[in-house]
Amino acid sequence: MPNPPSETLLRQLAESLGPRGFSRAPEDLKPWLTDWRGRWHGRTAALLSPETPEQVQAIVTQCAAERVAIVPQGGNTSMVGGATPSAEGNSFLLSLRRMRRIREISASDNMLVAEAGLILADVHEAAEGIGRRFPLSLAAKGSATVGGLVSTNAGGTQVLRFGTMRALVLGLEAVLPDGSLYHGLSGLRKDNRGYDLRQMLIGAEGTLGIVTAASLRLVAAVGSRAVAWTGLASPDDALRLLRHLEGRLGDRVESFELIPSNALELVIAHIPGTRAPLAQAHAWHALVEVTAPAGEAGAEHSLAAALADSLDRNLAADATIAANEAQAQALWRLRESIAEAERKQGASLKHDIAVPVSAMPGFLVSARKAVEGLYPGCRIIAFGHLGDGNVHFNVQPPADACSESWLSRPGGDVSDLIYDLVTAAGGSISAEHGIGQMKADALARTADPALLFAQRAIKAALDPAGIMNPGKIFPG
Ligand code: 2HG
Ligand code: ZN
Repeated sequence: MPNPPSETLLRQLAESLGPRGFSRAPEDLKPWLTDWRGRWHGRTAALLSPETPEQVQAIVTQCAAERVAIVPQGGNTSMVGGATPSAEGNSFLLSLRRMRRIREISASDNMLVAEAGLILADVHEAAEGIGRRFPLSLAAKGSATVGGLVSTNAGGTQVLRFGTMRALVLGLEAVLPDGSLYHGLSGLRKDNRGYDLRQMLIGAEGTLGIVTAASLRLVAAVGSRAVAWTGLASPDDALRLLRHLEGRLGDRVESFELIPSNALELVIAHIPGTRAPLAQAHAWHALVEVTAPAGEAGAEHSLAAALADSLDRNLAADATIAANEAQAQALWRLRESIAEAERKQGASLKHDIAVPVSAMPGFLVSARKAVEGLYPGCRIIAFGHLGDGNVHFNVQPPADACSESWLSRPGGDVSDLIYDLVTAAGGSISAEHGIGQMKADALARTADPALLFAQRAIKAALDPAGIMNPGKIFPG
């Protein structure tokens, strides 16, 4: 069990970090002690905001000596309470937000070395500045930081072609729980020196150390892009449409996002300036993005031809292609506002789940039936990354029972029910949001015992005092 910090440690950290790097003032702490959705509330002994990896190293070394816990935090956009400290208030909240330098950017290495606090939108801008791009995008790009993206193995809307953070991180710098600094930023494309510490830290949610910088893979800039919105009868049709488009356009299909009519309605109700892109109502929609490399025929032309063919074959009921960049952005805004619209609507239980891609259409039908059978009146909003076999199977209580406790009543918790169905389908209870504190019990209950054994052994070996982000991944 970690200890509270001593007065001496508090004084030393206040002196070494200075007023910008150390605070106990309630107004400084408040925004960072509650998660984005307002579901988790924590307390902290102090907010530490170091500016260099050496300062992070000094903090961890001192905390290790006193067995004081540290909760690292980036943009505070976790969906699973992964960056919120516990309520007892003995740990330090360590913000990486002041560490946001780009240390190196190289077109010939196709690589950008960013500190952990750099915001994703700034990574995109820097890559574009040298004629490249960083191919990972998500709705929270204006706040999510490199360290958080690495630590949660974030996914988003371009995984279909480029993979999750695991495929895009070439190297890491991190402070390990004993205070040692791992210098792994070289970005080698090939490196087989035994166990891969980088991959172990990716997705570890700060439980094995604190990521202070990452070498990120850049790819060629896009020549042109085309974005379409399609109306569909079912997720089954959506999957057939995706495979048809891939058959014609190969890996130019970069995004394929599934959106049910109730998610679109929610966005239009809560997000000003949004409207339905198609004249007719459809039960389901898919947002498709296709790109073409510089110097090749335009993306719009190839997407238009492939969609015309899809309509002829009845794979889609209707489709519209954005005529310009403003329209493309408006279509993306509809998709990227779903989480915000859901938040404005009120309580909901989020289930970021994955099953094999081919099983997803059937899963959506059977899981809906099971949940609605046990929880009549609830609203299921299932949307997301169909081509990755990952949807957000979110459940809202009926309007007259507006509380999350309705969904966790005696006789069966709705999340347990969904996780059991996912596990039976050979799936995962966390696809891209991580485990955090929200799913720690569910992971312990549903995961393969061999996986749990290995995960616990690694945690115990690297962080024997349990000071790194306690209560996350492993139940507190
Ligand atoms: C998305 O795909 C995010 O928009 C958030 O992963 C999902 O709000 C959610 O459940
Ligand atoms: Zn998502």
